[in-house]
Amino acid sequence: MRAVLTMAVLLAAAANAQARVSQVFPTDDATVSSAYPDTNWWNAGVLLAAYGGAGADVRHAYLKFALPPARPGEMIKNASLQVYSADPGRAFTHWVNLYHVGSDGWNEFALTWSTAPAHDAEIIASRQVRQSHRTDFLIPATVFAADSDGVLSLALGIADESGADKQLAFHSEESWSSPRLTVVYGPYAPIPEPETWATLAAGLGILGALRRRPRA
Ligand SMILES: [Ca+2]
Ligand SMILES: [Ca+2]
Repeated sequence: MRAVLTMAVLLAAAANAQARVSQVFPTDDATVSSAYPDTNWWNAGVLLAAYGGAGADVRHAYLKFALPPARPGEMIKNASLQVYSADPGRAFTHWVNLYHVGSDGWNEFALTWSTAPAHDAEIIASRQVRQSHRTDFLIPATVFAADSDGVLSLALGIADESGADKQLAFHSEESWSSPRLTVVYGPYAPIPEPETWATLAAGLGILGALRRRPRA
């Protein structure tokens, strides 16, 4: 019981504590294309997430960020990737998926479809992107708990890579409206395992029952 109370107090304290925010720009970004597997576009002004055309070309945008280290007692609570879509002449929207990339062993000067590390299968976030708008993809703490080497590689792709042609263009780091990552730091608190949450929920249930019990 005391452990449950302590945890509830700690969680409340963590939620109220001051967060610190840091904004970073990509160290590397480039598009890869299945139809042009050996072509590199490191300095293109746009990043593409696309599907279609002759040969059912798949294009993914890769981005890499060097994360400012957490201060003692801190951890990354979450982050959001902001991208700014280009191509104002194309008035359409598409769903775009954000993926984590496990390997950071790539750089924009050499990145091609053939050399690109695979992205994870799990989707971090999926957002409907409109042309000429900013889109924010939220990246939860679990991503940073699993990838704690201080470098974050990400990939963006069209959610539905089938059927009709789809393309979205985003400003790249070489453009005037670079993608950016807003990283939120807060007091260190381990991410509870599911069974811990179950214990906490049961404990809060007991507290609620005690509170409702009429006084003698
Ligand atoms: Ca680039
Ligand atoms: Ca990494």
